[in-house]
This record gives sequence, structure tokens and C-alpha cells, in this order.
Amino acid sequence: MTPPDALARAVRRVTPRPAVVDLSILVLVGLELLSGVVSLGTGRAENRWVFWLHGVAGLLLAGLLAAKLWRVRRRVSAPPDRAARLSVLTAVVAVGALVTGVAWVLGVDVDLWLWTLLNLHVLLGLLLVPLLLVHLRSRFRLPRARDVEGRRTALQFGALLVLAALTWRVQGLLNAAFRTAGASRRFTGSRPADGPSFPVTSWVADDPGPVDRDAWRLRVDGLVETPLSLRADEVGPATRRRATLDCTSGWYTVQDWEGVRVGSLLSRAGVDEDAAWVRFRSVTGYRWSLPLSEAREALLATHVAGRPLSHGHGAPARLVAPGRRGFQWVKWVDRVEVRARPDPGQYLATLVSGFTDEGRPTRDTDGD
Ligand SMILES: Nc1nc2c(c(=O)[nH]1)N[C@H]1C(S)=C(S)[C@@H](COP(=O)(O)O)O[C@H]1N2
Ligand SMILES: [Mo]
Repeated sequence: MTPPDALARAVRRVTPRPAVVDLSILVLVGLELLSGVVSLGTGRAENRWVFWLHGVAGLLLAGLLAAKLWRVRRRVSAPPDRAARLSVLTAVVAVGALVTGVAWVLGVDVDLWLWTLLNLHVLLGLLLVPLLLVHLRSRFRLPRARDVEGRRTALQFGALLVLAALTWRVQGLLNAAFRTAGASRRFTGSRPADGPSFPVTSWVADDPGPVDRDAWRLRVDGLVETPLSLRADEVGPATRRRATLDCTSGWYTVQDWEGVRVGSLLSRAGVDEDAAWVRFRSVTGYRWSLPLSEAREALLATHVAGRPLSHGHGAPARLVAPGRRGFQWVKWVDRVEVRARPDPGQYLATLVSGFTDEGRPTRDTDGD
């Protein structure tokens, strides 16, 4: 037996029946969607397993998808019908999502104008969902009892899972050994932002004009005994805190932030008994909320790296929420609201704030 034959036999051995492969692909895409979305919301080391799961399940998915594509390689005949064209598109998007994900982990980054390879990975992953749903309608059947060969299928999946986990581990070791760009990645996949300064980013389109520091007031209200409205020189004593800003577009920076502890503002205002959440609002309408105890530990920063915040970084004050991802670090904060409940509308607010009057740049009307 020649080596390629031996390999082909080994591959056949670990490949489950077609219907089982297809169902597993479906389940894995669901898992990738879930872990991918959850991973965007966390930057805490104790949640690193979410990223691990996303990586290993991705490798498993790559293996099963390869088996599937090999199986159907001759299916697309000329002229392809609509369903076949859709299947090809689904395959291309799926392969694209996997390739961009793997490339990102290996440290590859290409400049896609405003985007990173990671943004493209997220887009392709999300695009795959509707494509797969339509593809399912024309193609899917559930595995029958005879497709599932009990012990054998379980062993196959065991072997595939071990293989995927090993590949993930070896990838980490190789990245470290060869000091690739992948080795400097944080567990979230973010790379260090280059240079002493760090990027100015907006989540979607938030781009207000500079906030006038003299006219600016910080309001602290909601479920408090004494609502406050503070001038910049009244916000209170500054504390310093080192914290990592980790943006979901794939970069991070560790900085020394300086500003008032939110807990000190809240003590001054006195929170009511049923207070449980604190919402931070930007002049643009962009907003995010933190549970009360976490909010107390957060900072409203006015300085970073020993200097006053620039407009782009959120002057006069921006939220510093350690362990949270960058998009939750609200910039240009002018209101701290104590609430009893969380705020489901915040997700939408971060997406649309750039399209409201407050969020749009004022520069184009400056000449009036
Ligand atoms: N008001 C407001 N705050 C915002 C954003 C925004 O678009 N509007 N972008 C967020 C995102 S996605 C990130 S990563 C950080 C970036 O902070 P920086 O521009 O200081 O690097 O700010 C967050 N705070
Ligand atoms: Mo971000």
C-alpha cells in the first residue's frame, strides 16, 4: 500500500456517513455562530474557553466540510440549476469564513481599507447563516438510524475531536516557536496596536463634533437621592488604573487611564435601594450599561497615558470598563443613569447612534 492509499484509508475510517457529516456541519455552524457572538462580548481571561471552543469547533468543521466537499465534488454539472448555484455560493462563503479565521489565528492580516481580516471573518460567518438556511430547505434530510453506527460514529467523532484539539495546540506552539505575528495575539485573537498611540475607532458611524468642555455637564441621575450635574472641574478626584482596551475588530492596547471612579460619583448622588444597573450615555446617544457593582469599579477617564483625552478618544470623559470589549467603553459620556433594569435597547443604540443628529459630525455645518 502506498502512503497516499494509506492516508485515503485512514480518512475514510474517520469520516462518518454522509448524513451524519451534514448534520454535524449544521450543528457546528450553530456552535460557531453562538461562540463567535459570545466571544465578541468578553475580554476576561476566565472566559478564554469560549475562544478555545470557537477555534477547535472551527477546525472540526473544516475537516468535516472538506469531507463533504470531496464527496459532492462532481455534483455540480453543467448547466447548474438554482439550488446548485446556491450550494456553491454557500460552500464558498463557508470556506472563506474558515480560511479567514485560520489565517487570523496564524497572524496574517491584510489591510482591507477600513477593515481587518477579522471583520471579514465575522461578516462571512454571519452571511453563512441565511445561506445555510436556504440550502437546508432544498437539500437537508435527517440521518436515519442506519447512518448512525453507534460505537463507530462515537469513535470517529472522538478521533476527529482529538485531532482538532491537537491541531489547535500545535498551532499555538508553532506560532510561539517561530515568533509569528500570531504569537503576539491576545487570547481574544486581538493583536497589539502598533506604536505608543492607539487607533481611534467607532463601532458603526459615531462621529460627533468636538464636545465643548466648558459647556459640558456630567449628569448623574435616575434612581439616586440627589441628581448631580457636574462641570468638568467638579467631577471629583482622579484615580489611575491600568486597563486593556480590546476592540472586536482585532487590536488591543494596555494603557494607564486616569479619571473618577464611578463608585465615587454614585456615593455622592446616593443610589436608591432598587438600583441594579448603571447606564452610560454618550452625547451621541450611544450607550451601554453595567451591573451596579461592576460599574462602581469602572472609571470615567479624562486622561490616558498622562495626557488629557483627545477628542477621538472620547474627551471630556469616556468609560473605562476593565474586562469588557472596546465597544462597551462609551466615549463622550455626559450622563450616568442609575436603573433598576438592564437596557436591551443598547444593542440597537450602538448601531444607529451615528445616524442620529447628535451622532453626526458637526463639521460640515461649521462654516455657517
Ligand atoms: N460614543 C461612542 N463610544 C464608543 C464608540 C463609538 O462609536 N461611539 N466606539 C467603541 C469602540 S468599537 C471601541 S473599540 C472603543 C475605541 O476607543 P478609542 O477610539 O479610544 O480607541 O470606543 C468605543 N466607544
Ligand atoms: Mo471596537
